[in-house]
Amino acid sequence: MGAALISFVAENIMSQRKISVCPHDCPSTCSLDVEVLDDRTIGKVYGNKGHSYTAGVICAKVSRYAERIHHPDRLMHPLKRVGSRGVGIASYERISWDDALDTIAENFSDIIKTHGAEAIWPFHYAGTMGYVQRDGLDRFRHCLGTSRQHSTFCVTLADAGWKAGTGSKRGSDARLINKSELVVVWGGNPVSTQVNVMHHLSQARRESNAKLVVVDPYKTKTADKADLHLMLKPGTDGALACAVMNVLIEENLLDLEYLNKHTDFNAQVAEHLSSRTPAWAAAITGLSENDIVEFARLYGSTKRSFLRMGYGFSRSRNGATNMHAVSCLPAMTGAWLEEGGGALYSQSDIYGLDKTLISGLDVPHAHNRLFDQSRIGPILCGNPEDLQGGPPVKALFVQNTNPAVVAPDTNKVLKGLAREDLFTVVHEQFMTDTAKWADIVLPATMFLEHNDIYTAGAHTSIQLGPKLIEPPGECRSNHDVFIALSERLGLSHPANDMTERELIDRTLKATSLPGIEELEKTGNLDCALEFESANFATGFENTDKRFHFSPDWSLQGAHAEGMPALPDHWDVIDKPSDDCPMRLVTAPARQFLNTSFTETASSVRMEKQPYALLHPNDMARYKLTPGELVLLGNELGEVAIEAKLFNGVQEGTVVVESLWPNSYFVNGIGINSLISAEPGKPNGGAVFHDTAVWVRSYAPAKAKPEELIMAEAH
Ligand SMILES: Nc1nc2c(c(=O)[nH]1)N[C@H]1C(S)=C(S)[C@@H](COP(=O)(O)OP(=O)(O)OC[C@H]3O[C@@H](n4cnc5c(=O)[nH]c(N)nc54)[C@H](O)[C@@H]3O)O[C@H]1N2
Ligand SMILES: Nc1nc2c(c(=O)[nH]1)N[C@H]1C(S)=C(S)[C@@H](COP(=O)(O)OP(=O)(O)OC[C@H]3O[C@@H](n4cnc5c(=O)[nH]c(N)nc54)[C@H](O)[C@@H]3O)O[C@H]1N2
Ligand code: SF4
Ligand SMILES: [Mo]
Repeated sequence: MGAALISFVAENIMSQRKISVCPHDCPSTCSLDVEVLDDRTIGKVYGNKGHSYTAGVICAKVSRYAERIHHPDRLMHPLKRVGSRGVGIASYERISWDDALDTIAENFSDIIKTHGAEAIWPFHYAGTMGYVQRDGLDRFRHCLGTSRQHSTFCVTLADAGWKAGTGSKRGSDARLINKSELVVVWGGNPVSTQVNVMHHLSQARRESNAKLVVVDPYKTKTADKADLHLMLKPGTDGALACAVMNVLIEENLLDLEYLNKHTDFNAQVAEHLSSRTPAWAAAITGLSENDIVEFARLYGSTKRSFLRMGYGFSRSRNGATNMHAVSCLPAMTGAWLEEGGGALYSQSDIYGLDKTLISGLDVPHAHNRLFDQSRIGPILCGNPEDLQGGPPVKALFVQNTNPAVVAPDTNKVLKGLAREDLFTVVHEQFMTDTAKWADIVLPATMFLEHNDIYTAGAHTSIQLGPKLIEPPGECRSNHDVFIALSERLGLSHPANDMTERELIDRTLKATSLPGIEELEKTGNLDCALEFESANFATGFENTDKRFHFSPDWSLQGAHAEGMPALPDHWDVIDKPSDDCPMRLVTAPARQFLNTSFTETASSVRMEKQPYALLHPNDMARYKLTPGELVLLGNELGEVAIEAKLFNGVQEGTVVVESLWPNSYFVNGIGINSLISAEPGKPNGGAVFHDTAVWVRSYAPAKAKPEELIMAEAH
């Protein structure tokens, strides 16, 4: 047999296809069909055709997963820093797992003796969305009594806004999009961030000639496909939503019966909205009155309208109020009662997985200090208010996240990570910008190398991601690391005596669901509610069962002061000023998943480099030429980046698709150095798209000519 034939046989006959699930922090949580070539190697990754939401469609970057999982730069062995800390300065040498774990345990024990356990901050986010590998860190926190974390990178503002009206984080089944006559994608970019929406939309287009409206400050790949793109100024969605409601009332396009039966809508709300005219909103949003009215008429006259709400428009100081204002729309028209109608932000609340074992919720623990993760910069820099009278953070244990790039206020984060007296451990798959500051780096498994279970935001199933191949080198799963570390620190918990599979089985059964063997047969368990419950026809999840136009914000967080009592434009954003006349949007790049995939060559090749997308008139105003390097800046930092001419954005808004590692910027620091760590209200939440900046030509300080230096010296 020739070599080509042998490899053909190996790939097509010997290989097997196994069902798994995408572990990344993406609402789609796609069911995957993975080509397993042998017990250490995968081939191509496909979308599972048998899963009713995935329907065989996944994004390109995950179809190329072999490139990430078999990457030559994967961390394979524990490493210890030798010499000084710092990116490009630190060097690392290989050590054994025993040495690494002993060093961590010794340092933690010393810190506890001197400063107390709250001086240790185990810091994580959603690099994997698997419950076992993501939330085990909570158990470790509870057992050791360390500082805890308020997770505010992503959903906090959106959750508050959505729940203010509906009472529960769930919504219409996205598989019914195919029955819709109008799909409104509001503040999301599914072509890049959750491709399956586009698949279900294309069915709706085929079956009922559905229209697509996109509300986004720039012409994304999704907006490109829209029948109507409302290209508003960032942070002004509340104004647009109110003006739409104004037209619905003025033109009698509302469903009074629905409003009376299912909502708290009353004369006061109507009176308030009567002043929120299209002209009023046009001045705030920068949209034309015509476009606002056209959209309102389309929405008001199409009952089968599906509102797919993204996170984008909640990442502002007024994000929760914007989310709430937009969520009022299907209550105005009664679209909730239609198949293919209503709204979806996320389905997270339908699962109710019992996390007692995984998160160690049964451990009797004092309510240790809770840190806002988005304020990691000020916290590490010792800001007294953030430290809440407790000890400074003396040790960080980082898993599943890359705060040196993703957190707000990068300059402060890096200043904190540079502290000589901070002991930092990073458990990672790659030498990320965060790992480059660590004292100890531990190599982590990827999702196909360990077992886990996953729930989804965009659909309704619990899925099993079984271990399909052996990990490379000495990579260990997060679960295994907790067990080994807990042993050394003398911590015991029943979950630490369980394998990943046992922990999954016990968690499912504690939730009154079939166990792992049942899940293994099908790969997924559909937890969808009946249509009537899903679309709140049987009541919203508020005590009065009604949708709330007048929300009680204090139920959503402790900082509700000053929030508007009714849907409105809440004018608290970082407004353009003489000093900082532009507004910055830092939307996700298509080929990356936050910072994941910034290490794979194909993704980087396709994204090429970071760009500042600028309107031609802004280019002219600041005397810039396309392709030249510009500086974006504000009081927090400066970023050097190539300017790109872009027509699909309002004047005064600049877009930088993210999240590139710091080294891809000409001055070595990334886009989040411009983002404030100020928490949104009422419950915190990072304000990634709420930033005023200045723009100017980048003129790096040129070396002075020698004669000038000589002249100055005399
Ligand atoms: N390819 C890719 N996919 C991803 C990610 C990624 O980085 N890359 N990240 C994953 C994660 S963690 C998440 S949370 C989701 C997020 O996915 P999305 O829900 O799509 O949310 P955002 O990332 O915030 O931004 C989406 C859009 O919101 C727009 N936007 C920004 N400000 C405003 C505003 O004020 N009003 C309106 N109407 N729109 C605004 C942006 O321009 C952008 O096009 O995607 C996930 N999927
Ligand atoms: N400017 C700007 N900033 C943003 C955003 C934005 O839109 N604009 N989006 C924000 C949002 S929505 C989010 S969710 C955050 C996300 O920020 P992060 O949660 O930090 O997301 P990633 O950058 O993907 O980093 C996850 C890391 O976890 C590692 N990892 C994955 N699986 C495992 C595992 O099993 N074990 C261990 N030990 N490590 C693992 C990966 O290698 C990767 O380096 O970023 C936020 N930052
Ligand atoms: S990143 Fe999102 S779209 Fe891509 S495979 Fe994973 S879940 Fe699906
Ligand atoms: Mo996110």
